[in-house]
Amino acid sequence: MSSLYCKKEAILLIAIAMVFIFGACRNNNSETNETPNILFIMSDDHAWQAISAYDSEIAGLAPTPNIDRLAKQGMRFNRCLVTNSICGPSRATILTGKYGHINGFYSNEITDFNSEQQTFPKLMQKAGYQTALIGKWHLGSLPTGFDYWDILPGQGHYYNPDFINSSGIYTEEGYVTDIITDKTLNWLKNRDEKRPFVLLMHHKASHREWEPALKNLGHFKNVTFPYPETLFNKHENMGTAAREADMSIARTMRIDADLKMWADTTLYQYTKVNTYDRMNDFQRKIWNDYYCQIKEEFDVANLRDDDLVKWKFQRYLEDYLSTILSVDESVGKVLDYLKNSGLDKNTIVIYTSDQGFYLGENGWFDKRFMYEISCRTPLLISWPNVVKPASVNNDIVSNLDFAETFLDVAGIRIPNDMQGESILPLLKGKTPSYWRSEHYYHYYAYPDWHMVKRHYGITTKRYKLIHFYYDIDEWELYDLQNDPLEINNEYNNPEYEKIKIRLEKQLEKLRLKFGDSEELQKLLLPENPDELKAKYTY
Ligand code: SGN
Ligand code: CA
Repeated sequence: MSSLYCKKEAILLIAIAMVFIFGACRNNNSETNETPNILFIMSDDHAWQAISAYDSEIAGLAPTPNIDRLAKQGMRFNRCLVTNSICGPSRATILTGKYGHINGFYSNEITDFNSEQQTFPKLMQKAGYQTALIGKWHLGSLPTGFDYWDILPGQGHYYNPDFINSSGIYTEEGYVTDIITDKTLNWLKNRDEKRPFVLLMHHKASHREWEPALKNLGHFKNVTFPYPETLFNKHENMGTAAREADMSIARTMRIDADLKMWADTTLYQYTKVNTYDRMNDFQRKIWNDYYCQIKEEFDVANLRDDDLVKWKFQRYLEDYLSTILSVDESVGKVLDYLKNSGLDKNTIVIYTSDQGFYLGENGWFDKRFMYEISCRTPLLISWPNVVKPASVNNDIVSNLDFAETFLDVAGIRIPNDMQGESILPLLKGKTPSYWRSEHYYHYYAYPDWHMVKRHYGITTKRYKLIHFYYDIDEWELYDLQNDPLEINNEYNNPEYEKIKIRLEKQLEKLRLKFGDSEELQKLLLPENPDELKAKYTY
């Protein structure tokens, strides 16, 4: 064992011990007589601005009526933040109720999730719940704590996807969202009716490269989506991290692989392996008939500069939102099943995404930043007779709270080492006096896809202070009230001096509370940055 490894372990242990000492007393608010079932639906990269329950202009043109049913029957959370806006770390935080520097999974693909550790499914299984997981997992190691699991390997595929279950790997014919839905319904129909359940349905959609169900190709062909105010923002008043991020629609989005503009004679290699080769002849013909025609028109149009960006934006949204059509249909089918079987009365249904996603704001796609578009995720929760229909919550809640909430809802003691809070009181319409007014964030995946610099920071209701570190040392401060688009960094503005000092102090306290520190973040730096940079530069 290397000395670095020993040091890393020692610091992690100190961090964990500190969290334990600072850990607040847990509330156990469960008052319901019957043990409720939990259905947790999570999609991948589903932007809140693509859900019509969030009153968004984009989603107004691409409504999500079934997902909106949850907002009508239950509560819409307007400020659910993630601790780290990237897939695996978000999922690890949800499972453990802990930050990535504590549960060990702080970045995609660096390590496998340590499946030996405590998770909410394990605790619920122990307490007599049936636990099931279907769909995207993306944590390297195989799931533990589930009576039943059937997952996509890695990112998974949209068409004719592979799955892994306890017997091994196999392929299913069809479209991934439909298959995950059918598997979910099958599990519900065949479950042990005598025991309560917690069921996790994790969709792959709407992840890049945004490949719709073939029946939905062309659904938005005649729609022109509104251009975000910041589509052409050059990030002059932000910082180096924003200017150097490699996630722009103009420069980074691939016309061939992402927007499918390749004729079948000159297949783009990457997409060919992932998508084209997986389709059967019938599927491929539908695909070709649709995309080849668009490509012909695109070639004739010979677009340049801003016109090209606008065209890419429209193509991007058409495909992205078409993948959501299937997710919405899935939610509708599952909600119908709950209703028709009478299960709806005692089932709490949660809809969320692993993080937010850029739909052209700041000229970007992808996520990763602590800015509101990516660190804020949709959260809709229905629970008949407990949550008031059509209610709205504006408190800062977090994906750090999910595990604690599920345990609380089930009447299971919340372990002291979990770092979030149960949102059950909020669901009942009362925000307790101890509720957080600030949220801590830490992103580590640099160098990595999209080259977003490492950063950590604090968000309050009104302000946001961010420190970008590693190969830069820059601070950003945003006033969300005066600058909701977060495009004017006020860090060096003397008018914000007092606020800055206050936020810096609050941030230090939060780092202490959650067991994070400069020493720890140094230990989590990559050993091979140049290799990583080369791998992810394209
Ligand atoms: C893939 C995507 C990236 C994306 C990461 C992480 N590239 O690598 O654009 O940021 O996943 O996404 S792609 O060409 O393979 O689509 S995450 O949601 O899994 O964290
Ligand atoms: Ca994701």
